Amino acid sequence: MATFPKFRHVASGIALASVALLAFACAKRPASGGLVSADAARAVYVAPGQYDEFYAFLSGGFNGQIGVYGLPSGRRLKTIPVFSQYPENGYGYSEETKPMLNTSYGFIPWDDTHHPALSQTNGEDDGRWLFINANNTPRIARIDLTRFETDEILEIPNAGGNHGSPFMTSNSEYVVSATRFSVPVPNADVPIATYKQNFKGQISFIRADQPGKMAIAFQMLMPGFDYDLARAGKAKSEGWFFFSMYNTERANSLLEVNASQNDKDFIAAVNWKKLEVCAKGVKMHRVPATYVHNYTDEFTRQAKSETLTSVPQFEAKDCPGAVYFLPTPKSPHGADVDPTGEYIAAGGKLASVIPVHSFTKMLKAIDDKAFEGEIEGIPVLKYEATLAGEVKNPGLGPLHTEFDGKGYAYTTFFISSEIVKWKLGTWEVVDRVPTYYSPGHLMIPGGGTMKPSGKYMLALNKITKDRYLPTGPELAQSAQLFDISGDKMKLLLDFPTEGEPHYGQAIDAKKIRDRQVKFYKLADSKAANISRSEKETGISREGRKVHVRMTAIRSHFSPDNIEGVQVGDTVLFHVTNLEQDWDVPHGFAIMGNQNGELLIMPGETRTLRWVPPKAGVYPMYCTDFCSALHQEMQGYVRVSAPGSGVALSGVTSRGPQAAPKAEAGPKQKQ
Ligand code: RUQ
Ligand code: CUA
Repeated sequence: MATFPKFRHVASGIALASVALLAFACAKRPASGGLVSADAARAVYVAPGQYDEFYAFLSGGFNGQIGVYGLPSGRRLKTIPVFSQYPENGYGYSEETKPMLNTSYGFIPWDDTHHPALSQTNGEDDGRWLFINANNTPRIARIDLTRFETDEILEIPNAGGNHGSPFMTSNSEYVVSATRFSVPVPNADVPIATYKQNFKGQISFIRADQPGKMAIAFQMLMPGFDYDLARAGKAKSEGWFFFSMYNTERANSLLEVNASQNDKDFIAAVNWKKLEVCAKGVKMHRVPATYVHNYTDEFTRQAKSETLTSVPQFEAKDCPGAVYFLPTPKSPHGADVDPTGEYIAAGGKLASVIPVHSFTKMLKAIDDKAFEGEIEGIPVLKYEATLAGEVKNPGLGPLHTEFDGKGYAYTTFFISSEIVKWKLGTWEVVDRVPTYYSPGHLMIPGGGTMKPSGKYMLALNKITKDRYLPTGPELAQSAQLFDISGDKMKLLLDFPTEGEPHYGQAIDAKKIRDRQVKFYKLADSKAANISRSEKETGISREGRKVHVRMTAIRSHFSPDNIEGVQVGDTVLFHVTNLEQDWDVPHGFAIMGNQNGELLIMPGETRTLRWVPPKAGVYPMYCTDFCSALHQEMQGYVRVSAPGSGVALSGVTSRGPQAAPKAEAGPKQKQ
């Protein structure tokens, strides 16, 4: 059979992979206790009433959110819901926030986040916004860091697995999106076996400098490889972007083996300033594509979705001189640029060295035409011509590198479970520490920018095993904090994270903490269904829809007795929190509600949709302990049979209540 030799080949590949795994499983680790320095406790202790020095934003991975932690304490401060519904505050459940999760595939309540990226000014994190990718259904979100809320989500068409995203340019001009899975462009019903003819890679540059205006500036079609990670050039290499890729074999099955054949894959060096020029030229086309842009207006607090129908696109080969391939061993994962912009370090998952490319040598190689070939019109440079050096025998399974701004780089090794510190320029390993276990990314605050803060490093580990009290089959993922201020890396702290902390960003807390919105001003609100006072509340019917405009203030709802709702109605509770003070949200929930609840910030109006299934009286209450009389913050909605004569009413009775009038319930009727 024709497939027979291939099968043997497959089997030996699997055997090799298992050896690597075994090596990992058998690695003996010294007891962790001895590795923690004596002053570690003091170094991470943030006394009661004190603030942490850094905000850390860690991706939640498969929970689709972002976890906010303080460093050095590791205390979790908040979850920012992004691509998944979040019952804690009603994100994705309230009518105002549901549109944020609209896509061209419909409403999607979940995704997988990987790479947070802070906005930058002059190559330094500025603390205005945070971006993050949705890996599964390709999207990029913007979070406003005065409110820690997701304001905007843009879907990326012609992508499959938005993994190489949303890395940031030095002045927040663009975030990028590089497709992990090549797909037919435009997507179409074709045999998977036609991968090599029909599947395309794709890199998009997305305008990121204005809230509400994220847009695909241009989309470039690339050979059908798997695009993995990216970093912007900076300083010397400002105007360039570097993208790693694997599967240059263009396999479409059992990639574990079939995409590990080539000795070298590539990093693509992309001159985005040149792309901007090409994007204005004749080779750029607006091609049909359906994708969704969601945006929350600051004053109405209502998210809106618009469907876009075309995208500006061109082929990489149609912008000559803008894209080059740098051969890089072996299925590179991270492609990380040092703070000077000179060095591009690659994490070849199966490589025995860390190869580092030189930007200067790359420019010279381009000038000298030191090409070893070309792929779909993209020149391939010679490996030796761009190579600055190789870190030899650094460890097993290099993935990601960050920099301390003092001339050193730090690389994670997944298989040998360690972080290795090495010197830029001499390529010598100067220190190594074990991690528990199998780190993916690591993160130094500002470690991917021109201005790293070389004080702490956080290892973001994939496997936790024995680090915490066991919790059944599913264990928390884990982050480990190291002091990198001296020659030797020192382990300070383990802390569990929510979801999988693929990558993180951290920033000096001073850049964010004093700019926080504390409440929404009622006077400024343009919410459609606001009640600015109890006098403005009301209840109205519009066919089968009942609108209840109500208010919440310590410690009552107004109205709190609602009658005249019928089975078959859809009730929309538009609840305005009248408080004008920090940290006084009210909650709202009603028995049997098929949605979540609401958590309404001071001055905000939020809407809960409810379809009562049967007649009866339904209690409603505030879900957030807001005052001494929080338990009294409750009310009732009476639901009657369809066509009942009960008049629509909503009241709040002040003072001692009047005796019940004529109309009585079923019991009394008998
Ligand atoms: S990845 S473990 Cu999703 Cu950033 Cu490298
Ligand atoms: Cu309002 Cu509890």
